[in-house]
Amino acid sequence: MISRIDLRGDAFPVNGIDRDLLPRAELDVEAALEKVRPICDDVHHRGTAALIDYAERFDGVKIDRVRVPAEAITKALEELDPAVRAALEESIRRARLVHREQRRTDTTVQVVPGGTVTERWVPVRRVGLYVPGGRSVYPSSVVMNVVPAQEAGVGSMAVSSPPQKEFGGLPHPTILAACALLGVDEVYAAGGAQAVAMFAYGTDECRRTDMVTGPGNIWVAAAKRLLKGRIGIDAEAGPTEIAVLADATADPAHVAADLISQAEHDPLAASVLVTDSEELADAVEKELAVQVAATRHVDDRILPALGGRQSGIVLVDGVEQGLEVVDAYAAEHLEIQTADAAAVAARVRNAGAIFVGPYSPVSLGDYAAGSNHVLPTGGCACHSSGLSVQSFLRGIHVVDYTREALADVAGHVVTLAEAEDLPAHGAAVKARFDWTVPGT
Ligand code: HSO
Ligand code: ZN
Repeated sequence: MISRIDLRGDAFPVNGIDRDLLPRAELDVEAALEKVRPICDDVHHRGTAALIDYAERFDGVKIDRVRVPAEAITKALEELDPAVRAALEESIRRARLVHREQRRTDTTVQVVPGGTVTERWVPVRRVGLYVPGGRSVYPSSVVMNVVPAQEAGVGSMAVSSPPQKEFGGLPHPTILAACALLGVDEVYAAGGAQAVAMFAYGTDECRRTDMVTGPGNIWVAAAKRLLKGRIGIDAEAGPTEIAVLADATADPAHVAADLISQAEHDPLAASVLVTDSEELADAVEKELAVQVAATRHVDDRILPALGGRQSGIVLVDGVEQGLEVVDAYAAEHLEIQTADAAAVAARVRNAGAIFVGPYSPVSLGDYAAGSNHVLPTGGCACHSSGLSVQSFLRGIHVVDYTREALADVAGHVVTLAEAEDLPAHGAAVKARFDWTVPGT
């Protein structure tokens, strides 16, 4: 069901691990660009009319407006299962606790007497939050997008999620209810590339936004790549991934359950076990067979995901090498299930989020740890972080120098301007001192 890569002994590359040796899905976003370009152009030019056409073509439902009426949002909350409501409320409460601490305070540095640079943290004014609604519907993703934006102080926020045929062309009611719980009243029924275009260009119903965030399929990723610059993006999310670094102390039933939990997202999802214990690898394989037989989404997602080239069991000589492998892989989610897990986790450099020890499964982080589940995929964790308050803030340098403070450094500015053959730069300083540069 799952392949093995044996990197033990001589097979372990002396010069360190090359990412290409490790399992990973290939996602051709470039090829998708040509398909999404006409869709985005169409939304640009025809606005709501184009979105209504795409709802019919891609979501199979006729709608006459894209903006979700306020009554539909209120009704969804009234009809929400009380247990789901309680779980969402707890998820929101925990996420707020963590994200509130990410807020930044402005700092002012006095560089010289009379010369200061302040870093002022300013939230993005208006953001669009995309919540997928194709194969699965994730109200938890509403929480993970909205909470950091709100804690950052974003003033205006719109959510978009695909129209569902089953619900008369509205987004899934649990998505609407989650919006209501979070106090978001601007919601649109648009999915895929067309939703990203709606946020980037604006329509008669939806004012354009400065930024779009949130996970999505390949069409969403392609539209983000295409429109980036016109609109800010968080990341181009790819298929979800888990890597588990485990030794002989790990419980194979836990490891198998966690690998399956990621595989149930998508046939392209990746589940990777890195271990120095062949016994554990064997036991996990046995557990996989037992547990897969007892769950849903087996043939359409779990089996293709576990059997795909993006998943595998990587055998290493020890935890040291295991750390090299997981750093090279840079997983979206990394579990450490070894003896002294906290110490091992502290040595990891590349991961979207790290889950330490036997009682911190990824599913906890997906819903209710307080951490964010919008995380870098496809190896991007070696240079990027997950969604946070910081994603919605810009640090603006505010430069404030007096005449004396400028005079103090004017000679150096003129010298560097000359060195770069930009005399007008120097002149902009000289003009302030009757063209006699102080200090020269
Ligand atoms: N594991 C997904 C998030 C999610 N899981 C939503 C369940 N619902 C990507 O981090
Ligand atoms: Zn998940």
